[in-house]
Amino acid sequence: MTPELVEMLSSVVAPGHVLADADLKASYETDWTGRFKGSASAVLRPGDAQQVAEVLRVCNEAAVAVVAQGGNTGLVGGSIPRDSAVLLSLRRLDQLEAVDEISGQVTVGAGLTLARLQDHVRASGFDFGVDIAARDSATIGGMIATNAGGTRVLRYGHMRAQVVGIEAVLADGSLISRMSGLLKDNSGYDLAGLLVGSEGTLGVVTAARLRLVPLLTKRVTALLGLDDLGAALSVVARLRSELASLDSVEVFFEPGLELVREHMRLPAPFREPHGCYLLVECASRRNPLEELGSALSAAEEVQDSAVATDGPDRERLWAYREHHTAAINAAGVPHKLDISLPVERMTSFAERVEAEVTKTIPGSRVILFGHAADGNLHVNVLGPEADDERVADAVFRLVAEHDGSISAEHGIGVAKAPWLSLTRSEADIAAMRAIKRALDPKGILNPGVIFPTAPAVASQPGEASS
Ligand code: 2HG
Ligand code: ZN
Repeated sequence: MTPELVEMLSSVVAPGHVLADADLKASYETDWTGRFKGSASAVLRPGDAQQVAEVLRVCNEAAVAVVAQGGNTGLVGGSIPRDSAVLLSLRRLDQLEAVDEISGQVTVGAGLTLARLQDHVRASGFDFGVDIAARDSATIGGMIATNAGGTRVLRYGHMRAQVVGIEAVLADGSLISRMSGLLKDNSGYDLAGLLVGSEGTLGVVTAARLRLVPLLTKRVTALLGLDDLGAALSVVARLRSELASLDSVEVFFEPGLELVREHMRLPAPFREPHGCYLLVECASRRNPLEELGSALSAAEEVQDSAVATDGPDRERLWAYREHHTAAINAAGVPHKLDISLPVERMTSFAERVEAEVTKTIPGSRVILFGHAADGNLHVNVLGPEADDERVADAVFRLVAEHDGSISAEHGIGVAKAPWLSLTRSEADIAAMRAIKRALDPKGILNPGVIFPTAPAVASQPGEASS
């Protein structure tokens, strides 16, 4: 970047919010897992949407790449600056308006963390429909950009289902705003919907109007020990049909549980280990203990169970699931392959994935966990070098064989771009590229994300390009 450009950008966001020093930039240049590292020519911290618009106008004019970043909790390298792009940190855009109790909506800035949103709306008797373990750092803008899912998708849907309106800046600096909170508004293309899940490639989200859900104050959590994933999925089917209060059904296995116990120094949940564990939570205005108890007592597959109704006991059970990410990271730099499958094919995939990975890279450790009711497994692999693409190749080919998707809730980022054609047809990719070209003709927004620029290491000729 030229000194003139730095000066122009400094005059837009104020010199104190342009970070050029290597030490100050460092935390923005590496992702949370330590697997993705990049370099930014500068980190800009705009204070409002107008500044974001002016930064993009200037960068577009100069054809300088811009990577937007929220809480930097992404897991596919999608918000790490590459090739000296400008890093646009949205964290200062953390405004929070009063809850509109009649519509059950709230307007927030893109840089607000999920935890702050939750505290704010809960004080008004509402809740937010999406919850994720990274709530203290993940920002609403980043969650919109990746269409985050989390533990309550089965009840409330993912981020897309919560977004009523968006304010965003397009590549040329123009601002689009659909923030009036209209639930019904069929006037033309749904640009807000298009930006959800666009991973910073079509525009930069600066604020959002969000739908809220009732705050359900009575919660019951159960940890179940089962023989295998097949048994767990029969229990999921039963709970899904019997429990109107069902909020979450999370799954994990013994290898992940062992890592979590070691990392957090937790006792074993049951006397004997089990082949598979389900963490179930029900929430309602009336205590759901009885309905959960009666559904579980009829489920013969359940070998062991622990039930908690108060806050600390529930947290104790959730800890076995929520600390998977941190425990895996403490054991090494993981390959994170967030995938989804038709629920009825999860068992076949889970039975084969470890063998496929260890056949390709002997000695790898495969840890599976995820959101059982959504067919969403987080395949984490420890052992292979950070840049060994054979891991993703082996796993994604197995996913494609099972009619699944190579990204369930984390996005494509740079990590998965070479394999996009495994789950999207040529026509699909061509249509997506046409949208990208129309909204960002110079390709300044997050280049290298979503669309493959180079074939994957182990792919067949012509297969992973478009
Ligand atoms: C979760 O479900 C997150 O906890 C993170 O999506 C998954 O660490 C992962 O692989
Ligand atoms: Zn997840």
